[in-house]
Amino acid sequence: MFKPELTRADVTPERFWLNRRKLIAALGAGSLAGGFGLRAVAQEGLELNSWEQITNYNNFYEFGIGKEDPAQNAGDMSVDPWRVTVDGLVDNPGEYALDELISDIPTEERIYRFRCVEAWSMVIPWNGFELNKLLAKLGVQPEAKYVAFETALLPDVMEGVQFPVLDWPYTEGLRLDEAMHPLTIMATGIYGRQIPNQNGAPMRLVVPWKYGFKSIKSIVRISLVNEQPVNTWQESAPTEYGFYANVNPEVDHPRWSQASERVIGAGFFGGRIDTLPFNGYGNEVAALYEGMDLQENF
Ligand SMILES: Nc1nc2c(c(=O)[nH]1)N[C@H]1C(S)=C(S)[C@@H](COP(=O)(O)O)O[C@H]1N2
Ligand SMILES: [Mo]
Repeated sequence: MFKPELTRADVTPERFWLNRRKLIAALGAGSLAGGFGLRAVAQEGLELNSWEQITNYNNFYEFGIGKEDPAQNAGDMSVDPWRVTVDGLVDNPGEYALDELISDIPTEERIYRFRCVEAWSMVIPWNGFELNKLLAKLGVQPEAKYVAFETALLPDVMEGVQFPVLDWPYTEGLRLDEAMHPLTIMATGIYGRQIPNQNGAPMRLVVPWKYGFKSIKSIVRISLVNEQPVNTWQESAPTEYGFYANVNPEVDHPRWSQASERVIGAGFFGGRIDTLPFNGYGNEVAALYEGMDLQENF
């Protein structure tokens, strides 16, 4: 059985986790704000970010480019019912109700480091399922080499899409072996609660060894294709953002270093740590890129 590298034991002593759980259940997540008494220091020096941090410091440009815009503006997006179109090289294409698509796939908890290309990071306890389970259900055909994803484009509720900051709808893609990797999940929850709109409700991708922009939110289309899809950030600035976007401290962004990262919420004791190759998941994923020039394929 594959085991993700971080477990809750690595990041937060169980008793703190249980306390959090109880608190969340009893008081609602808002009350965890600034609860530094509960923020246990981890074995690795990592700690879970709070619900408050994870849901108020976001990138979701459809709802504005400020970090607090998504939390403020995404509330009007209606995520139930939600439809997802599946097309391309699959045995079971169609337009599905999300429930129909995923309700029989059990969810599990995955605590992952999350590293934005802007050089900030968090540790997030996701709930979700391995993307490979969904792909198995859809029946990937042998000619398929990549998976492409598309975010909803809802101009009525997405204030940001009237501005040409990016070419909407937001799109992303993975090579099929990356998509099938057991670390790659579809997230539907955080801290055991339904994923909030600002984090990509009702279902978003999470690829923990890649920069955050690969983790596309509020997915409405999944396409199996045989050519490398163009992702939105690569299209907007190809010299700054690549298709692979593997976290790599040795390949700087043209305008800033990727050697270290600012840990959100760790202000008190400094809060900058070294960035790890593949965001710390090298043991699990480096083999996917054997023989590839990772400077060129950034
Ligand atoms: N549709 C869509 N997905 C998106 C983005 C976006 O602007 N639109 N931003 C990306 C970036 S740059 C990051 S860092 C993560 C942020 O996820 P979070 O807000 O849940 O931390 O979402 C990614 N997915
Ligand atoms: Mo990002």
